[in-house]
Amino acid sequence: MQKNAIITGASRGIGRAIALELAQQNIRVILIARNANELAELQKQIEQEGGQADFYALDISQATQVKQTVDRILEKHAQVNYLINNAGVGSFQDFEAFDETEWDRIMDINVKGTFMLTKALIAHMKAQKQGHVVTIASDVSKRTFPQGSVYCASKYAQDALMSALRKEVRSFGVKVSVVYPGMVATYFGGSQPDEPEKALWLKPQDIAQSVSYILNAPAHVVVDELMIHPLVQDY
Ligand code: NJP
Repeated sequence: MQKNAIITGASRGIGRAIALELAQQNIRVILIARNANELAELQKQIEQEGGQADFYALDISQATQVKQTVDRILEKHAQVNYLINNAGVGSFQDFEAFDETEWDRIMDINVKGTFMLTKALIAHMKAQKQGHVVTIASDVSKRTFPQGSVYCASKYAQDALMSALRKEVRSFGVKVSVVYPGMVATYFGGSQPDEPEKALWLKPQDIAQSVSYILNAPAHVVVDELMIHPLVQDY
């Protein structure tokens, strides 16, 4: 039976590359981001290449939108096999320049969004005795850097959520994996992927291949963690 994968942050960058990679493997991809036009274009491209895609435009930091969307997805598809928690935002400034609004924005998307989507699907995965949650966290889930305090805090929290969940759902046949990318040439933080200093950074496709490796591991294997850096990155 064809497998279904929900991918958040699918409109561009890493999530878009993951969607294209999984669609090529005959997995139906269910695309989530806020920008409906970009999602519709990606759906069209995937279908033109012979794949299958649905999309839902929503803000993953809004609990009601997440719950309603997952309910709609589960009504339409008997089974969701994979959840790829990829959507995320970052901003970088001195500690004292962060305010409550920025704290809430970053935490609500990176941590609460990951929590709400996973929460909405985990009972379904446990009941079907299989499923795989893959979260794109960051190498700064395990180290910190100046001007990154709130972003690092969000990525440590995202990692801790997944690490505890892995231990909780293992006995139900549900796998939880985390990818920790270093610098990837995307639109992250309002930048452009083709900026000259990004020439030797990881490409979104490198992360997509890591996700593919994780999802295609044999049934008895769970890849807990996968750290990946560009060779040029000093860390
Ligand atoms: O970033 P970008 P990446 N609700 O900006 C979506 C991590 N990471 O691909 O909503 C729903 O190109 C947004 O869509 P839209 C990073 O922390 C990266 O690099 O339409 N979706 C877009 O599709 C993040 O977790 C690097 O604006 C929301 C996507 O997220 C993940 O990689 C290094 C949303 C962001 O695409 C993907 O980031 C690292 C919301 N509220 C970790 N807010 C790196 N690039 O160097 C955003 O260590 N999105």
